[in-house]
Formats: sequence, C-alpha cells, structure tokens
Amino acid sequence: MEKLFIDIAGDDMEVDWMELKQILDHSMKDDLSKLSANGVAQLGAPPGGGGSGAPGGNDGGLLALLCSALCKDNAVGQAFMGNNDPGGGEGVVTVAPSSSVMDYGGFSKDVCRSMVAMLDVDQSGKLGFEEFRTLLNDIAKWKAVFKLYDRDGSGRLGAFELRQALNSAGYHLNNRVLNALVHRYGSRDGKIAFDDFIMCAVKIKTMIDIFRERDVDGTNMATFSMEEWVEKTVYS
Ligand SMILES: [Ca+2]
Ligand SMILES: [Ca+2]
Repeated sequence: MEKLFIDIAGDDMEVDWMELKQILDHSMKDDLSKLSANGVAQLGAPPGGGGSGAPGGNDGGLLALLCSALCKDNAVGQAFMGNNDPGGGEGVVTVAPSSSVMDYGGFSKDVCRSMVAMLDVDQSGKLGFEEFRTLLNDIAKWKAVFKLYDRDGSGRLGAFELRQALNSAGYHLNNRVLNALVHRYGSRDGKIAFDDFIMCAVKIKTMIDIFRERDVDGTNMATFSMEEWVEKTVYS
C-alpha cells in the first residue's frame, strides 16, 4: 500500500487533486475494460456456459486493489470486492447492469478537489498517506453501501434508496435535508449516480464530523466564528 501511495504521490509524497483524479479514473477505466472484456468473453462462450470463466476477472480494478489492502473489515471488503457479474446471463444483457454502476465518465475536477479538501486534515492542500488511506477506505465503504442499496442494479439510487443507504451508515437525516441532497446531487429525474453518491456521502460525513467536533457535550448545538465557518465550508 505504501509503495502504491508513493507511486501515485510522486516526489512531493502527497496526492494532489490531479493525482487523485488520475488514480480514480484509471481504476474505473480498468473496471470498464474488464467488464467489456467479460462481455466479449461471454458473447463468445457456448450457450449455457454461464460465464464462469475468469474468476476475479471483475475484481473492481486498481481501486479495489488499493482498497482491499485497507479494508480490514471483512464484510465491507467482501461487499466491495463482491462480484458485479450477475452470472449466467448472455453477452450484452449481462454486462449492461454491471457496467452502468461504473459508467459515469470519470470523476470531475470539482469532485476531486472537494475530496482532497475534505480529507486534508493538516491543510497542506494535498493528501498525505494517512489522509489518502482514509479517503480510499471511505470510498470503498460507500461503494459497498451503494451496491447494497441499488437493488435493481441500475447504477443509480432513488431518493428512498438514498435514505436507506445513509441510514445504514448511521446518518439519519430529515426529509428536508434528503430533498436538498437529491436536488444537489441527483439527476433531473431525482436519481443519484455512483460518483454523485460518493461525493454526497463523503460530504455529509465531513460536515457532520466538523459539527460534532464542536458539539462536544452533545447538545446538538455548535459554535463557530464567521471566519471559521467560512473556512470550513469553502475548503470542502
Ligand atoms: Ca504529488
Ligand atoms: Ca494534507
């Protein structure tokens, strides 16, 4: 893991948002090419072959590799590493639901910058090893949650599924907040794609952590100066 981090981080030993984008996009591209390779293999397979070839051929790519090194929690690790392949299908039909989970054209510049900002505890502007490890761990967990609650495998969560997904992670938000999340992170028809879900979830976790840090006595009230508030919300 440390060696991988060093490869990604380069000479400055920290991961900036461009390096983060490279590694995330690369790992997802890997997923896509594996999925399409699976599709081709299954198309060429004899009928009823069940696509049983290449176990682990759909292992989630580099991100999975990175995260599996981090996910000590077996349930999460298993869910994350879990096979996307519904199995036993035929060709294109089999591939479509799996690939749609990954089919989002890369993490945007803004998402990558935001992830760096939110996880940059020491405010160096980039992610050091521990910060980077935390981020990958979070992404892996949220990815497992996403797969669990995207029950129809459409690669998108509806508002109700979003609520369940967040509840499962211990975030119980009222309708007003959930509505705002769907407006902010959803598509026009109110569905949340995988990358938007990751962004949304990391943001909720970060903002709630910031709040709880100041709500030491658990009264559901926290105090910030205006400058502290602006700093926390702008750099996120
Ligand atoms: Ca770097
Ligand atoms: Ca940092």
